[in-house]
Amino acid sequence: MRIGICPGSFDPVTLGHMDIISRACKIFDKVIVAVPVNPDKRASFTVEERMEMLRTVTADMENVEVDCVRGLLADYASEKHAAAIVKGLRAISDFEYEFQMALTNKKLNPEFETLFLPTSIEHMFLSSSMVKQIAGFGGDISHFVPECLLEKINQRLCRTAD
Ligand code: COD
Repeated sequence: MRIGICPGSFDPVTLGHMDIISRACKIFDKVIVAVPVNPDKRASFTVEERMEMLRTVTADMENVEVDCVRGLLADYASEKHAAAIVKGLRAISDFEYEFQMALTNKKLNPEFETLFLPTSIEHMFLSSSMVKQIAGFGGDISHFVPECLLEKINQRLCRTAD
């Protein structure tokens, strides 16, 4: 069985993430969507909340599993016998960071492969931080996040919600 891992903060999950996950599902027999437990990084949603949201939006994707990662991604990938991790690339700026990460991970675990998928053109400028900014000012994020999560995300992020 060929296993692919889609790691990400998913804080919150966007349609850009969903696009990468669903395309990875066509390449691998099983896709693990993995959320890192990183106590140093301040997030708007807890790891459990992000995993719950990911489970909701991938419920009809039969070969997707949602998990969390403690420690290095390279170690997690070998523990799961993954063929590759899958990363989405939006722009040159993503490439520089991701390329560095891919080479470092390869050094840590020579079996580790990183597969880059280019973003779909409609999601080119979409990021979780952009969603947070727009929602924070009460803007419309319905074009950027899965519809079933719209209310939950707005409730948490919209500073004018109450
Ligand atoms: N279109 C396409 N791809 C997208 C889009 C979009 N609109 N938005 C996001 N993505 C991709 C990102 O490029 C990324 O590949 C993935 O989706 C997740 O994105 P985010 O923003 O949720 O997550 P990040 O960028 O904060 O990454 C979190 C990771 C855990 C993936 C990252 O920190 C990582 O790889 N950590 C490894 C830790 C480690 O082991 N370090 C040691 C070796 S370097």
